[in-house]
Amino acid sequence: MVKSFLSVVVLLFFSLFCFSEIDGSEQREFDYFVLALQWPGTFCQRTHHCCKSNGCCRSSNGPTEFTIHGLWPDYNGGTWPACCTQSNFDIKKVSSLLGELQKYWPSLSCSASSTCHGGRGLFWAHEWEKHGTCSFPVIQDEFSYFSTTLDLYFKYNVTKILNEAGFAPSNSEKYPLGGIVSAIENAVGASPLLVCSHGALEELRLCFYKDFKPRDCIIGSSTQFELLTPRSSCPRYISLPQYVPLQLENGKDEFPWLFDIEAM
Ligand code: U2P
Repeated sequence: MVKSFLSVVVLLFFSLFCFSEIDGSEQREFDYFVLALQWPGTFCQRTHHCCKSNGCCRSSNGPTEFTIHGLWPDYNGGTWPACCTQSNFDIKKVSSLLGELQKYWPSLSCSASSTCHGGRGLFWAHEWEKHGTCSFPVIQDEFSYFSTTLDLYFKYNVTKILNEAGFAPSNSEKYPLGGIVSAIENAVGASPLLVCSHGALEELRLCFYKDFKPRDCIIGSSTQFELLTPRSSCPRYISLPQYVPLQLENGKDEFPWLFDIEAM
């Protein structure tokens, strides 16, 4: 009994360690895309110090809508390729998108993100190097990765969908998970995946076939997926906290040059 329990635990750790992210050169082509959206009302509650590069710290200009986390090429079954090529993020390649990226794809933290080849950099660098480089052959370059993601984000306006279905951000209400899922299913035509933290919606993910037609995020048996993403289970009633404006203190800015980008 104890022995078989131990084998299950060992197997679980082994699969979490080995199969959730597949690093290295021999990565097969992905199966579908995930558009991961963050709910700032939940994320920004964790902000304990501010800096200019943190979207949570924009005070009255802070994010009151879902913001983009990333567009992730995934495999059916809950695993995904990562860091597929040596293509480093080059901000100049997305200079025409910077206004939209800053507004709709901000980092919601002050720490620099890890990049694929041992460095640290912008949130956008992390997403491009880890996920964007694995989107081949559907997406073939950095500009297309960011512009395609923005297009999808605008096309499926999840904040508007939820507002119109009566799910307005609130610090007192709790909403039925099933109601939120149905509102998205009705508007998008496929079921989303929700991730919660302490009963609050943290992330909402939409899934797409490689031709960008919506598909259900979990198809068929979800057992492995649920094992690999245990936090994806939200309670039956969840909250959608309001974004509380945070002030930028006199703290240091992690990316001082980021806000001088217009000068480029
Ligand atoms: O869920 C924790 C982190 O795992 C990565 N992830 C998760 C699900 C999925 O389908 N694909 C995927 O890549 C994300 O890693 P990140 O981009 O943040 O480094 C997610 O945050």
